[in-house]
Amino acid sequence: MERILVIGAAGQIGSELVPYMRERGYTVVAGTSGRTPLPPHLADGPSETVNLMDTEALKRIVERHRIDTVINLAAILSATAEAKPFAAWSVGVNGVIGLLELAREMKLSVLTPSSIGAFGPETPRNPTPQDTIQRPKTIYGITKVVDELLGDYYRAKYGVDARSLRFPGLISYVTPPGGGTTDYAVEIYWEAVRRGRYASPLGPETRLPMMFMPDALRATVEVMEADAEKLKHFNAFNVAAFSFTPDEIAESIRRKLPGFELTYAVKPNLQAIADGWPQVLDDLAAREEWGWRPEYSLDAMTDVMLAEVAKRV
Ligand code: AKB
Repeated sequence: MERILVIGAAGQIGSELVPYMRERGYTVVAGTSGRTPLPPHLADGPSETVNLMDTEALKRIVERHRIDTVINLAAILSATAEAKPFAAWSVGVNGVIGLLELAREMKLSVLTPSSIGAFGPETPRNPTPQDTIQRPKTIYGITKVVDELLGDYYRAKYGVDARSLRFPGLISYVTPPGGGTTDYAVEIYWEAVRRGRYASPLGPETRLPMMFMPDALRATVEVMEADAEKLKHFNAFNVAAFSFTPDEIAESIRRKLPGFELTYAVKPNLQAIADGWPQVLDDLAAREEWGWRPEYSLDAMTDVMLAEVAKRV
């Protein structure tokens, strides 16, 4: 696995995954939608405009660059998807099955991340086991469950190497997320540095699993490189780092910015989504099958986030 196409390279994960993998010696083609220009820091390697729905064009890109692995980060996140279920299904399911068909034909490995959104209110929330009930009530979650099942199906039936991770909310300072339920955990750092205060759209009791981006990047590469012989699960692994409530992240920020003020302006649409999601993920399977270990604690992440955000405001 050395020649990688990252679809969604300009997004929150992609904009950091592409340089992370290039630094580690992979040839990475940065695939962007064409709606947003290629971020300048991705211009030191090959790039393509990619439409996930156009499998013929995708096939030509795969051939041109002799791609062996596709990491598909195209997705409409949970909150936005609720307003456009058909678009969420098109990208999240039709796009993914098209890619799996191409993978079957061209012997590609495929990684399409799943999410804590693949669980629902009937799932045990603390901890949420690896193998458990998955009846999500959001269209985003529904597409993620379908993707997990499709990955297993193409693996069992056609031998496609499809793997995935169930990401918690991801926190980073390079590219903002957009339209997710966990976005507040990024915004809070920017507002803390800019204004010293933040109004949380999720209530004080809302505990969600989260992860700092460097751990998510490492997890992506580690699961992609894991020895298939040692894996029992493929689609998709729970991966955890830490969980917190808005009060707890505020406390972490106050260690560096003592005057930071947290208030609440709860958004019922976001709260309803968060209330059906896990509070704490059990990631034993990832730990046992491919040696997953997070590096960053909440406080360690906060220290980096505040320092990096301060350089950028
Ligand atoms: C979202 O909030 O929609 C995403 C996710 C947890 O998948 N960050």
